[in-house]
Amino acid sequence: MKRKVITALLAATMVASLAVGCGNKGGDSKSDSSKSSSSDEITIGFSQVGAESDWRTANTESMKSTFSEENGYELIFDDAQQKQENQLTAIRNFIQQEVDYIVLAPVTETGWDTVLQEAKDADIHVIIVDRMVDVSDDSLYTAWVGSNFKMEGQKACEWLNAYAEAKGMKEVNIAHIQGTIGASAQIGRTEGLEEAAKEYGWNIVAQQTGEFTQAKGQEGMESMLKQHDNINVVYCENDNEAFGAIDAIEAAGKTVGPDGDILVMSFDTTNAGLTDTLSGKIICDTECNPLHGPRVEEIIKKLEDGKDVDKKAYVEEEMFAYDDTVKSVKVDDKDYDVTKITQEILDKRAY
Ligand code: GYE
Repeated sequence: MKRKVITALLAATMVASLAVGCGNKGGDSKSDSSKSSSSDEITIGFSQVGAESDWRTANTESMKSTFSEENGYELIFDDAQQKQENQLTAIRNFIQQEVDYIVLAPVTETGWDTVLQEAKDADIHVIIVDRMVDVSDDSLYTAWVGSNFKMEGQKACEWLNAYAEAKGMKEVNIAHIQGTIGASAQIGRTEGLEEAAKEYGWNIVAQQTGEFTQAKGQEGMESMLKQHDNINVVYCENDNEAFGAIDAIEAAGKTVGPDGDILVMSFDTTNAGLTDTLSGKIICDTECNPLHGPRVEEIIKKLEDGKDVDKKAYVEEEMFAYDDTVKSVKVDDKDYDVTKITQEILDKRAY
């Protein structure tokens, strides 16, 4: 479904460049589809960060199942393998292919101005999903939907403060495994922790990126344990890093859990993350919801109907803990419930 009127000359140039574009799908990035849509389909180019975590897999699945052919879409999916340069190439290919919408899950916040200006010049709506972009001109994208990452960090830290008080922990010595540096999810969750550490007098003994992966989470934890013997809390910025950290802690002969040496905190609340919360290996897991497909579709439907859309929309999220020591937390004068995880809740978590 093309809405643009193109001159014959421009069309000829497009055909020529399309041939080039299809042959070269963005360096070492992976594209699932080339363009062959029937005329009433809505064509969407989705530039996904990668496949670094269970959260990401669920997010990709949500987008693919929403933007299916049955639902009237052609989805051109590109996996950027956590590299911004691959995302830039993917977006340029989408522009050449004259997609109706570009959906971008940006790996980091900065570096998007030029390519988004190119999309704007080509008259293509850009919808940002999950992490945010930091651009000088907000008109470079139409809408954003995702999580309040700073709030997630603040909620997790309020939980830790209340838990540490309830358990009479004299010192809080934190190993901090960060996400991909410069990604909104890292920036927000790190800010939440650093501000709380100042306020509550916690000691962040070491800080290292785990790039949101299990392998790097494990590596980071291994090296932190070698350098510091007083760690009693690990603040992982996603579940996969937590799985790696738990493996490293156990391999070093230490224990995790409410009665163990180290408390592991995490974000995402994937099925595997909540499984570890049920056993106490993860003591508290703060939700980050990946099911953005229907949310992006709602934005697109409104745009198709010529309606206004919200520039920014935050998703509501919950918190889960191993036990009910802390029943709720307060951030900015608002109370948030903490749910004690049960098998029943876990059974309902599909991803
Ligand atoms: O927490 C992590 C993923 O940007 C919210 O990215 C997302 C984060 C999520 O790799 O698991």
